[in-house]
Amino acid sequence: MPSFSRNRPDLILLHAPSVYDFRKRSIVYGPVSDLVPSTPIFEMYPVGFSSIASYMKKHGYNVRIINLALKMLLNPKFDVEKQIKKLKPKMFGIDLHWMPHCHGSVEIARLVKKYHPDIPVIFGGFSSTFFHKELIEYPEIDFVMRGDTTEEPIRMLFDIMNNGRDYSKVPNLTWKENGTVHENELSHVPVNLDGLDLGYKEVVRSVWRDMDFSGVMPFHDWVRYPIMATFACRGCNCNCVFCGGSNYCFNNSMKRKKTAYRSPKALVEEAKNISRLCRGPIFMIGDVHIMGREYAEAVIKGLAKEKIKNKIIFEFFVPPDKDFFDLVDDNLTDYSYEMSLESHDEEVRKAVGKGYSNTEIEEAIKNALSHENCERFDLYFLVGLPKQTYQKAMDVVEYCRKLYASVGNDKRLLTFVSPLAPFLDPGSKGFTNPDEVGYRLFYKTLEEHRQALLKPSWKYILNYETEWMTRDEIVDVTYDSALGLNAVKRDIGAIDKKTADITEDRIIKAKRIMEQVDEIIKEYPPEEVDARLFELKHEVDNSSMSTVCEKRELEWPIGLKMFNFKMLEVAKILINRGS
Ligand code: B12
Ligand code: SF4
Repeated sequence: MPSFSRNRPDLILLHAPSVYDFRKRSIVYGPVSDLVPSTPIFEMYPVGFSSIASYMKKHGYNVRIINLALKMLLNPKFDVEKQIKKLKPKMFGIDLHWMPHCHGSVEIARLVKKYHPDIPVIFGGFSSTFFHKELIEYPEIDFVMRGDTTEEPIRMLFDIMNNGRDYSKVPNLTWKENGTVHENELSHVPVNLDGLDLGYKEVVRSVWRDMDFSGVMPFHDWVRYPIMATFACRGCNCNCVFCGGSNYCFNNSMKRKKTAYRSPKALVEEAKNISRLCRGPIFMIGDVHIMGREYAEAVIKGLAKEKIKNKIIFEFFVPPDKDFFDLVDDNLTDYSYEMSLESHDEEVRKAVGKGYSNTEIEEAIKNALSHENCERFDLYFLVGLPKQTYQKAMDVVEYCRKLYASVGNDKRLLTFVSPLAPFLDPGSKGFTNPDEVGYRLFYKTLEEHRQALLKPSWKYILNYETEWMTRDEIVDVTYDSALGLNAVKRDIGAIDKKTADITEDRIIKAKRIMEQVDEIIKEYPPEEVDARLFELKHEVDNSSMSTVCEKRELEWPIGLKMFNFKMLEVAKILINRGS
């Protein structure tokens, strides 16, 4: 029977920093997280944590989320071992969802087992699914839950733990018994997602229950900029060759044959729930327009009907036509768009797996910006793609200058460039069939990636290079194209001069620190490199934050009153006293 113990949670979900002991190391992580809210420690936990917590709660199980990565970042004295030692759930869950966590997640599992040898440890997430065979061999890991949708199998695992312990009955589970590994079929891949939600209400409730705000806070700085997410689908219809969330990868690794969409009703309901908790922007994960007019109309009209005041951010995988932009503008007043083109070069984009033309994109941008209410259109470009030479990667700068000119230098258009880093996603076509698409892999196994994360700079951490660019070139062109794009945005006034000058200065310093790291590696024997690098820790840490652009450039403008006042005050008190 489920336990309802207030003090003994059934499951504690721990989120590890990418590199466990980042506070004691000096590593130039590089601009790997410049375009996401996290720092290079990747302190954001998967939204699936909330979904698991909410689902389990509905079935009578208590789940607590503890963002160890964030606690370590917020408080340099935070003692991870002490925290782990005093926890006593029936099971610990650790995400190895994003591959950059492969070092930290396994180290946290080691600490858990050191203090709680009898409490089982379960891993889950996309990278865990891909590397489940290797993960289960670590003595610290008892279970790996595979798949993109694990709420129900986790519930089944808990029921079975309380009743007979026949683990062979739990779908998606990799487990071991007396040294023998068992791999149950990955058969729980639901197409109907109704009944699953992100359960933010449950997460907020847990703040009061556990008196721990930083434990559930999604990322550093979230209180100032409380962006929330809701998801339209699990899976993706597109096939970008570098992506571990592509149709190809879902098909092979997660056994998902068909993208599962939530009903528009569920999506709107979730946005409504978010708006009751806070007024931060809501990022709609998954392209709602790809599902066709009827679906998009139901979502957008639904949001309007509920009078949701939060800003809504829509992402596109393919450029929508004029009708879509009209539909949004007819119904919503506070919205923004974002789209990743990967490259401005059609040949490169085609090699990535995206077939649309520049004309289609340029049309879409014009249509979007023709509406005054459209607050922004963010456009992303990547470095490290098939068929992308150094020159092609640099040419994005002039492309963007022309693009700005074509929309009358409209400052609502914001362009960003970043590297495909630190890793080409495991399970992507580029990872499983590198030769076919022109990638060369340096690391393949989980353990190789874990060791790579401890290398002195992101150049050595990168798990790939391409037929068209070496790792050195990928690093150089990342900084050089970012410098160029920064100058374009300064020239046309998309960012103010002061911000642009600061960014320029930071990119130049980051380039210099990369050279210094290489000099140290050349000059000193390997056993001395870490100590030499540590002398530069301050500069090294600064060189990986807001390098290719100022992080706040990414933020959609927000109003002052994001939370209800009481909630904000309590949050501040809990954070200040280190909770
Ligand atoms: C939304 C999204 C984001 C959001 C994050 C929202 C969030 N907090 O989760 C943003 C934009 C911030 C983001 C950032 C990044 N992302 Co991202 N992201 C996605 C995307 C588009 C959808 C994922 C999603 O929402 N799923 C739905 C939610 C509800 O489920 P879920 O969180 O996956 O959790 C379920 C399962 O994964 C599993 N699970 C997860 N954790 C655990 C733990 C345990 C113990 C168990 C049992 C189960 C379990 O069960 C959950 C419930 O069913 C996917 C692509 C795709 N098509 O799926 C990429 C994807 C996951 N991201 C990816 C990457 C690489 C990143 C970055 C590392 C990129 C970068 N360098 O900055 C960062 C990391 C951010 C960080 N940690 O700080 C890769 C991961 C490949 C890999 N194997 O490493 C993907 C596959 C594709 C891609 N390239 O974008 N991302
Ligand atoms: S990068 Fe491409 S394949 Fe991956 S989630 Fe985005 S659109 Fe889908």
